[in-house]
Amino acid sequence: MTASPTILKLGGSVLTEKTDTPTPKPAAIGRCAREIAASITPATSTPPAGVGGPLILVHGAGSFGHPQAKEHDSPDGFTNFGIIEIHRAVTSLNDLVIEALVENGVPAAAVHPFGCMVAENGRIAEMETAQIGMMLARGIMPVLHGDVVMDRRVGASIISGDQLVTYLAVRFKAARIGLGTAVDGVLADGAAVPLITRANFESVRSYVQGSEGTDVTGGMLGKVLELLEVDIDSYIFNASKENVIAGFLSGDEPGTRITGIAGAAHE
Ligand code: IP8
Repeated sequence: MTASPTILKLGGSVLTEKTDTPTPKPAAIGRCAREIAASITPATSTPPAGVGGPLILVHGAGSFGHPQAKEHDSPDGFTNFGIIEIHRAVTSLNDLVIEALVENGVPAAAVHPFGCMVAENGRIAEMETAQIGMMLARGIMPVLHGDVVMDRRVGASIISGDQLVTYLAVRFKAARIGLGTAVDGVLADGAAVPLITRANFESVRSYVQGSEGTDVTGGMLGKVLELLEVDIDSYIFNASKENVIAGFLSGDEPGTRITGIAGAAHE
């Protein structure tokens, strides 16, 4: 049985420019890949739980999905060509991420949700994940992403990388979750709130912004609500700053820590 994985999500705002057409940030993609590559190099000493073990990488869509999803959204749902355009946009970002990882010596491969998931009203209903377990067991890093997927109720819907992260975290009993964003965490008066639990969520809720601009999947509020659903140690941190990803992967507790139901007891 493979050790509990860490799940790391790189937000679209870290990897892409906030433009109406797909625009990558090649330097940031390369830096993230280097930090990940350096962190998964086998350690000589026995690492603490969740450090140095297998990693499932998920990334957001940024300008490779959100503007396209907004453009094709209509009361009748997405058209077939709308679905294809959204999916092709985000898979082209996925190609760039995988290319950077492979160039840095990481055996990474795509797992596109469109091909292995069914949603129901915008929530994940079914997902084939056996291949992910087998990849982890052999040391191949699965790289997933927010995507458009077929939906039993509404034809097709957008599944955010954040929803995918918590789904996979429960399925694989993840040791830790990290959501790398372009800000220092959940900010209150400019500083990261250190801890959010179910017990204090209402008191910090006013600081937690919902989606804005072309983000179709809920912004910071969406992330916090997803993470509060799972009882797994989770962190929202700034992955645009050098070495924060590397720090998280080596056991640091950057940004805002979020714990779900039982986490309230640790306050
Ligand atoms: O950037 C959104 O995923 P996210 C996926 O993780 C699409 O919210 C295709 C817009």
